[in-house]
Amino acid sequence: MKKKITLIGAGQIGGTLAHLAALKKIGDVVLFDVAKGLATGKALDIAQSAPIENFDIKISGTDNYNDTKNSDVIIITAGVPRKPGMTRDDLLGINLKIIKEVAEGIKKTSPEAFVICITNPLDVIVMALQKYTGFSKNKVVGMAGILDSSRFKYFLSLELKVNPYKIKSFVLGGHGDTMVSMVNHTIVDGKNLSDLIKSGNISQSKVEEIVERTKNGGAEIVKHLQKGSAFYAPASSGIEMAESYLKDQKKELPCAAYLQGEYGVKDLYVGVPVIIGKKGVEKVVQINLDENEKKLFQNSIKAVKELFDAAKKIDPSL
Ligand code: A3D
Repeated sequence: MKKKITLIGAGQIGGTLAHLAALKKIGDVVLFDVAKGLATGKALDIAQSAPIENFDIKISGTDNYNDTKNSDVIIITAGVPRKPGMTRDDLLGINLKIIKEVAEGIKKTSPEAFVICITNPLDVIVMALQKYTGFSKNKVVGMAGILDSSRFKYFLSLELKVNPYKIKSFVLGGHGDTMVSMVNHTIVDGKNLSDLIKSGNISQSKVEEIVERTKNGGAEIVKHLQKGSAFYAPASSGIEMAESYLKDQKKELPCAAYLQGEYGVKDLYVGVPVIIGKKGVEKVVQINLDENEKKLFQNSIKAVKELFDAAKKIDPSL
């Protein structure tokens, strides 16, 4: 039987997720949006490319949670994106309310689903979603680290003139200005980035510049677009997580996962490398951090905690 993938939110990322899911033939797709016409229109448009692209999947649009029943994977992008000058944190109040509504909708209809959250501010929204649904913590996960790492790798590839696919790296911590690019854990076509710095292939200051550009990767795109925020790379990142779950690929991916003591953090969603397979988040991968990385990671944890406290003030039921 084909897998069922529901996309809650049929906006920029939702539509791109649907397109990618169809092209990659990972399952039937239901696009859900409170703006029903948007979901139905995008679904029909993508479906009409089936004879050209050679995919044989069902794709439909709806505003009724009954149509999303028994989904295997749910990817949530429902919310409001950042406008120029707006921080991810400004979005908190608006998107918290939306996510509560989404949680009500999916908890009745797809209690067994693997749920990937993309709505910002990511770490806090995914934590709220888990609390609102009561779903098991290994089945609710946030997308951010894959995107942030991908941006870091892409910027490095431009500088080092290497195929971006040949760079391995990841970004830890919250999805925000405190994210930590793991320079010492970056491998460029088989070589450690730190060795490339020592041998002069790239300067320390250039790497620092790239780390900063990665932190501001989303804002840079918002500034160009003026209307809306990034959606192609965020959608690719969400699909990589869904595929790893559906195909039990057990890929190691940086995602916002619930920590229960790992990295010295308890009861908090934050970006760390995890293994995603058929059981959801199957393992949190612990890597050794040096003193500086530990400090930066702690700083990021503090920012996520503070924002979650702000969320609790808005909704004391959290
Ligand atoms: P957008 O194109 O506005 O799509 C959001 C959609 O959500 C719209 O079509 C709305 O109609 C819909 N929506 C609003 N309320 C509800 C509801 N209650 N139920 C169902 N649908 C609803 O935004 P987008 O696709 O560009 O971005 C979506 C979210 O992803 C935003 O919160 C962004 O900030 C976030 N985002 C996160 C990342 C990360 O790396 C974590 C990257 C890029 C964007």
